[in-house]
Amino acid sequence: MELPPRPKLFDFHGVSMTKCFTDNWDNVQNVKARPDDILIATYPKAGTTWVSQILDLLYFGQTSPERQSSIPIHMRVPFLDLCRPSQPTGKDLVDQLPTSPRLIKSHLPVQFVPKSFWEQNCRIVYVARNAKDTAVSYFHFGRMNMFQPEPGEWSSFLQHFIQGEVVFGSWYDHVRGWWEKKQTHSKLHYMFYEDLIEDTGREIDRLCSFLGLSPSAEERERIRGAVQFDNMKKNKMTNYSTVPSMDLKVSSFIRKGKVGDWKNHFTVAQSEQFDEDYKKKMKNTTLQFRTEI
Ligand code: PPS
Repeated sequence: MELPPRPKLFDFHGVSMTKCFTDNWDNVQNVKARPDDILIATYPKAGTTWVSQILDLLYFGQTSPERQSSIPIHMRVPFLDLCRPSQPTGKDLVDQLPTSPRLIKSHLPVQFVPKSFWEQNCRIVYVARNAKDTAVSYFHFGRMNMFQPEPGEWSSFLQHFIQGEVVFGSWYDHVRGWWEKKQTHSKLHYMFYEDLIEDTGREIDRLCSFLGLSPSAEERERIRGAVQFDNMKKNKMTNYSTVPSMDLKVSSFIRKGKVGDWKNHFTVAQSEQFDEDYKKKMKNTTLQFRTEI
């Protein structure tokens, strides 16, 4: 497949975006949500694929196991916001989903979520991950994904990340915007990547109580095993090896799966500068992250 040049970032209503996420804007905004839709919302690299696979197994693992073995995760849980040349848009894939409920992925900041999701009072699962590991994961993703702007060197990418000059804008605004929404929207489950790493079974239980699901102990254990890092990494239906725009030889999509990998990338000076800036941006919020566990 011939790949187009890397997309460029521009300001879109105050958020850095690329054409892949604005070209289909009106259609995305006019999507018709259904009351039982479940939106999986995240800032990029927070554990979207992990939680998507958990939800897909919870809902459809027993009724249609062939689904997990034959349909890649990005088709089972379409990325609503995405629009690339000569490919079905995320909005089209959502419209064509045969499942009930529909599981829908989005990286939109809260103020951009199509209004129908609020009108239909849909359940939303938001996953957040600490900023330092998110930045590292996003850097490697930019290296391997031709639909991301060229990330450049780590040191300059980090400065762009701090300034919110990356696709979907400021991490700080994203996680805070959704956290504030959670205070008034009861059907929003706000979860953390670090908690999932610490105790996946506990987080699956919490998801189940939010979703009103009660899998058997055996089924829950089966899901917990299936979504372990090594299993998802070798599973062609979850590791993005079927997506031509991603060069897994440059970096794996399911790459390290750790809390604290940032320590292998940040210099002491970068970490200090980051922390200083972080304190300013994250003051006046009760939202807390763990950068190690
Ligand atoms: S995307 O492109 O925004 O949808 O990416 P996303 O899926 O949100 O995030 C990718 C990171 O999640 C890690 N990951 C996992 N970690 C632990 N266990 C499991 N099962 C798992 N699945 C995905 C993946 O490795 C990316 O993080 P890094 O730090 O790059 O390894």
